[in-house]
Amino acid sequence: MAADALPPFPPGFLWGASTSAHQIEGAVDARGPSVWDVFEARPGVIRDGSTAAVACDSFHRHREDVALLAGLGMNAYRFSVSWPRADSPGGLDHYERLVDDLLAAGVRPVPTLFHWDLPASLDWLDRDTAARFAEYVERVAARLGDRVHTWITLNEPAEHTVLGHALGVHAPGRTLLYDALPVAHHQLLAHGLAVRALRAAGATDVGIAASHSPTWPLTGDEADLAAADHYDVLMNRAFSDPLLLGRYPEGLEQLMPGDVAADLEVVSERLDWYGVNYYAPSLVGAPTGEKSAYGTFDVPAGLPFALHEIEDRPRTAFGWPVVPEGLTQTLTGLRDRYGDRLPPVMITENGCSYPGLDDQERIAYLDSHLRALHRAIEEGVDVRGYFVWSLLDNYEWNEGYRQRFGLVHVDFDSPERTRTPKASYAWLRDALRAQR
Ligand code: IFM
Repeated sequence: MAADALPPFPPGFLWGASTSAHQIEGAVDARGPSVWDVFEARPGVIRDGSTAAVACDSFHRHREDVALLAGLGMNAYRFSVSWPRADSPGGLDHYERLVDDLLAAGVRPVPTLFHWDLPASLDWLDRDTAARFAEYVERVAARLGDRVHTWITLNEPAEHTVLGHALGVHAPGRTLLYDALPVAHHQLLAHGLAVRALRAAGATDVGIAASHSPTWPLTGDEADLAAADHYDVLMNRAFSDPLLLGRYPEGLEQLMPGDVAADLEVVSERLDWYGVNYYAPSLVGAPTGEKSAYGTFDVPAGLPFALHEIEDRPRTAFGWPVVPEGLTQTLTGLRDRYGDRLPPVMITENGCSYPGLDDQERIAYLDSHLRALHRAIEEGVDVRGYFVWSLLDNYEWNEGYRQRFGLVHVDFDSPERTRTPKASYAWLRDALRAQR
């Protein structure tokens, strides 16, 4: 157990936990299908053969989740709105109830409008999906905008592009490699249109949750440096440059569809804050001619880079290296690259998968990452909030229920989906108490 108190974070700092609709809600029968429902029905794609049909049953048990947040002393909750649910009769009632219960508990609702569960009838390869997203966002804002002030447009468009459309390990399961790039552009366009729709509805606190993994070259050799730079462009800058600078990194613009210059005006709509999801750095070298591993799955040979294990670091149950200074590096790197184009930052996800109720490793992880975050603040980065991934153990996409990211254990074998706070829950509650 980490013994020393955390250093004090700035006044007004948002302390929250994150979840997403598909990963916790269940109640699939009360909404239309998403691409994930279709994907999960394919044999062999989910490692434990499960589906998210019930998950944590938060659709019916959200009051328990709100009580858990209040018990932690958190002042914010990042959840997502399921687009297929919002499209279904009465679907937005659920989010209205959740928002009202959060507000009654003194917790700021921070909804994400797209966290990968695209309605099954839509496709991010179609440009029109961006316009459809904006219409959906308008409807959600019209319903909740009198009570919700902080909005997140998209979650991790990079992962959704790469895992879902380039490598095929997430829904919708396409293996397009570089031909997946239009998916990135259409999501970015959807983001910009959503920012405009939210502003038109009076929103004044709008951001995005973008994944950032500092890219470490394997060696100082030219070939490794070039491969690492290419990877950094694909996974990080292909998203943050258009969002924050209004342009794609060199060479990418020509690969994107449509009137890209006009679209970039929309993509780079001013943000009130920029959300960073941080888990670990990536160690990248020149291609080896063989497949390499990205987390628990393979990256094909033939790409212009290879991923390598970061050795000599503790690993989470997911096999991800624990590298807290990567968070400081990410934030100072963003500040150095984007200067005054970078709005205030929020950490919209950070966390780890470990089994068990006495999760001392998670405590050590959170303690070290919060200290790394504080170092970035000391180095002048304007950070306004931190959200742990995740409040609950939940459906970890193609891993099923095998990876447990929660501060709260969920018994997926019990009909009640019994929630039991872990040791990390008590640790964080006490750490947050000491911040007040
Ligand atoms: O569970 C996911 C989440 O949906 C998006 N960011 C990473 C988390 C852990 O893999």
